[in-house]
Amino acid sequence: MEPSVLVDRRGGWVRLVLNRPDRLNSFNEEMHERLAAALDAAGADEACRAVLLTGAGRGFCAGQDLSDRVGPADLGATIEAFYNPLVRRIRALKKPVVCAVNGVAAGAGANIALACDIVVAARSAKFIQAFSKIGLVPDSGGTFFLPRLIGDARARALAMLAEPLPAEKAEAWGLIWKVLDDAALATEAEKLVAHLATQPTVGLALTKQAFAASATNDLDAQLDLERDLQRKAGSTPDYAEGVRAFLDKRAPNFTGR
Ligand code: T3D
Repeated sequence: MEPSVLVDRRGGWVRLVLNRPDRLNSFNEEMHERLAAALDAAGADEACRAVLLTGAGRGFCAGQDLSDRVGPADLGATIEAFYNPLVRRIRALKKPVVCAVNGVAAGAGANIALACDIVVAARSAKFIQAFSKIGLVPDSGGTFFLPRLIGDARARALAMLAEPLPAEKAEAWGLIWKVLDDAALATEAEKLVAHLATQPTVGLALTKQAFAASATNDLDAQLDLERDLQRKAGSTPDYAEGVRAFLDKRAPNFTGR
């Protein structure tokens, strides 16, 4: 049997594919464990400077595998053990994470996509806050990401109505970065990640850190943080290389340090 997460190491980056296509790549514990291990490995691997997350088959991810939920379960415990750590892992990873939403992204599947740094989606994809249909609350950061990305009115309606949001509308609303033609999604997403893998990795990690803090900081605190992060970024070899390359009128050769 194929593993539930495929890990494909490329030059400077890694592609992670959710791989339970017969269940629209919905999560069971095993898939959670494999994805967590793959993200940790990507984080620990100095040669890996960007991550691509996508799904196998016609869907990206349909959230929790509901066939594992026929009896009573403590959902708070599984959120604590699996979904929250996954969102935290993606946000804390010191490299950019691109999500290529290749088809439907529902429930936690939609919100895990939104936790990634850059989200591109196939034109045929759709995002569904499916939770309310089964009496649940949006999780995996949904109630955090949605109002910040698209505003409270749209966030509440999506959460309460569970209406599918087509990828083109998601782009128009600012929920995601870009829609791509279905046939071009994989290639374009891979180009994007390959490009990010050649960029100043430490600077990008510090940029992630700044955006993470801006959700709760006031302006003064954020200005102080930017000062501190810029101090760190300014001491990296990649910054020195970027300035040298600019002055030499040549393309920079960033090493990720
Ligand atoms: O439980 C906890 O630990 C708390 C955490 C919760 C996090 C959550 O994500 S809760 C939300 C769970 N997800 C859903 O409620 C979505 C359920 N799926 C759907 O509503 C629909 O499948 C979709 C709208 C996503 C796609 O619809 P459609 O018509 O394109 O496909 P389909 O025919 O419904 O699904 C295709 C197959 O995938 C089908 O199996 P079959 O009939 O071919 O054998 C279907 O049962 C299976 N599938 C889809 N989603 C799930 C699933 N099987 C298990 N769990 C799923 N979530």
